[in-house]
Amino acid sequence: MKTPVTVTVTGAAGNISYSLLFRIAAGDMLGADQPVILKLLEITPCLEKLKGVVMELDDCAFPLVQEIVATDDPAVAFKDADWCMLVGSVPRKAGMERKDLLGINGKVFVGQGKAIAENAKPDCKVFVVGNPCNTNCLIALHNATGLPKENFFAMTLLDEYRAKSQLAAKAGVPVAEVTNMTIWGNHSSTQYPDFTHARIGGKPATEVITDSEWLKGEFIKTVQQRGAAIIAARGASSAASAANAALMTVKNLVTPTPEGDWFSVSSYSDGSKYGLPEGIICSMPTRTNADGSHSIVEGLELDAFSQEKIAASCKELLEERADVLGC
Ligand code: NAX
Repeated sequence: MKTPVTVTVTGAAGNISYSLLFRIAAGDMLGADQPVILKLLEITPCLEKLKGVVMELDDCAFPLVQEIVATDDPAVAFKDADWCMLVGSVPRKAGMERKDLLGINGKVFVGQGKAIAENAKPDCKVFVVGNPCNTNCLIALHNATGLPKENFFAMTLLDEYRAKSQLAAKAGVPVAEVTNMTIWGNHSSTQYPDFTHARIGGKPATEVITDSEWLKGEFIKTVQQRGAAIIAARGASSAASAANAALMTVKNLVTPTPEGDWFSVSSYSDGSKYGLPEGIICSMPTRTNADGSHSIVEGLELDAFSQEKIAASCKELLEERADVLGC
């Protein structure tokens, strides 16, 4: 039997976790033969609710689950973690922009970054879902002294899936035919879903969908505003789709990427790729290599339209970073 992998999930009694935990436990994330130890972190007032989630996990009798730890102590939750999935934070409410959330959630990620550095495995991976996820990830990275910068990620795969689904619907094809979709920048309303490199059935998306006004206008706006549209329709932010994207991001990060394709995840920009600013957590086209390392896809030509959109989203990330430094 394989050595168990320890997965820590914060916000474990929340809505996203209620979908996520059961799929991790079932083996959908790390594989059907990979035992897991689940360490679940919540704030003290939610421990009772978390107890109920653990009871349900127990009642599934998942064969892969070796142990479940439920706690309100970050030092206990991050102990020996291989994967730190930082889901917990205060979700965006109707009318609230991510910037409003920075002040509320920023300090949580200072404490969690420190607790990860002190307790998790030195080669652990940190993956942030809680919003504003790119900047929360940057805060955690700066406070997790000693951990490699390249082990920090934030979620933009849900945005990629939203973009793929819009393109598939417009082209009238199954979504699996859409590949090479990149989200650039921030997980926010400034993100740039890059249709210029997307492919549909192996052909450039721009050859299959010739309505360039739609691609440059409604398509981008729909993807950028999808989170808000779901809040408006459901009265709550995306949960099952967010859990799916979180699970699939980790799966993408541990599985060699199919030849010719890539996926979107936000990671540390060292300033050497595509003229993106140094020192932000930025969404870029990413591949997982056969040895488990990750590379940013290089050599994509960015036209003037794309460059302008990417610059706008990076500007927002720099502003968020400045806001955090201001706090
Ligand atoms: P919920 O409010 O249902 O759950 C969040 C949970 O986190 C709560 O149970 C809360 O008690 C817990 N929590 C708060 N502070 C904590 C702390 N310091 N330590 C541990 N747990 C803590 O929100 P949910 O719908 O699950 O969303 C979680 C986060 O994901 C939100 O920030 C949300 O905005 C974000 N999202 C990110 C997405 C992305 O693509 N990156 C998309 C979906 C979602 O909006």
